[in-house]
Amino acid sequence: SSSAPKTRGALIAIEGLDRAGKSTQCQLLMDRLAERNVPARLQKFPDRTTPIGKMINAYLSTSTTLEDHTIHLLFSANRWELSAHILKLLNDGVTIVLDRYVYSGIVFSAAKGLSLDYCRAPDVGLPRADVVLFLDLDAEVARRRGGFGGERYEVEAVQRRVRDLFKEVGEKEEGRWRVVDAGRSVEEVREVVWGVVERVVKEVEGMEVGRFE
Ligand code: ADP
Ligand code: 2DT
Ligand code: MG
Repeated sequence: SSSAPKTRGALIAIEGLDRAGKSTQCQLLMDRLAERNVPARLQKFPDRTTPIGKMINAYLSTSTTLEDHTIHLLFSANRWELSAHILKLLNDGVTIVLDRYVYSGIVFSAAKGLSLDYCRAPDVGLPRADVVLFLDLDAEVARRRGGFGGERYEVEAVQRRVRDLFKEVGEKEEGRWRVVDAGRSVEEVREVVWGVVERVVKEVEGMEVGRFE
């Protein structure tokens, strides 16, 4: 065992509209991190496996209806229930790749008419992503990638509002928010994502994990 201080892992969030390629790029990023011997875990939000996640899944699959504030708080609670585990892994040197995070939480609820300030509040204090890769895709190009799966929010008008709200929320993140043109090939997007992540993994050395504010 070494007494050298362990460097912490990076918290990497992949965000974007439906079919922008988030899940595809999360997997490719995990593969690349493994190739480079960077310890890493993938965490998808919502995490539908927990009891709260099961309620969220029922809501998204439209088998249940929930009042807008109620489901908003459940999405946030789903992040809080995993936050101590995430923080522990980061401090143990494990990089975490997030397939959606607080940004999806804010914009999907705001698209239903809740205020942005209200929507941010329950997530304040969660581990802050060191970088957010926003996979930006034109609605028309997204449509050509195949049909919606039939879940709640998988309708064109919602997606358009969400895209505008993501831009607004991203402005507050300043340098941490990276817009990636997701209309390019899978391989081209993968290389852009890797270029950013490779740098961030090094940059977080010696930096404490921030808190979302
Ligand atoms: P998301 O998780 O953002 O909804 P996915 O990664 O599931 O998106 O990708 C949605 C669909 O688009 C899948 O069929 C996937 O193979 C395809 N896809 C992903 N990235 C690209 C790309 N850069 N160009 C073309 N098709 C893509
Ligand atoms: P996928 O499982 O296909 O990514 O879709 N959502 C997600 C919210 O409304 N609030 C949240 O906090 C999060 C993380 C976006 C999940 C759907 O759930 C929405 C699409
Ligand atoms: Mg996905």
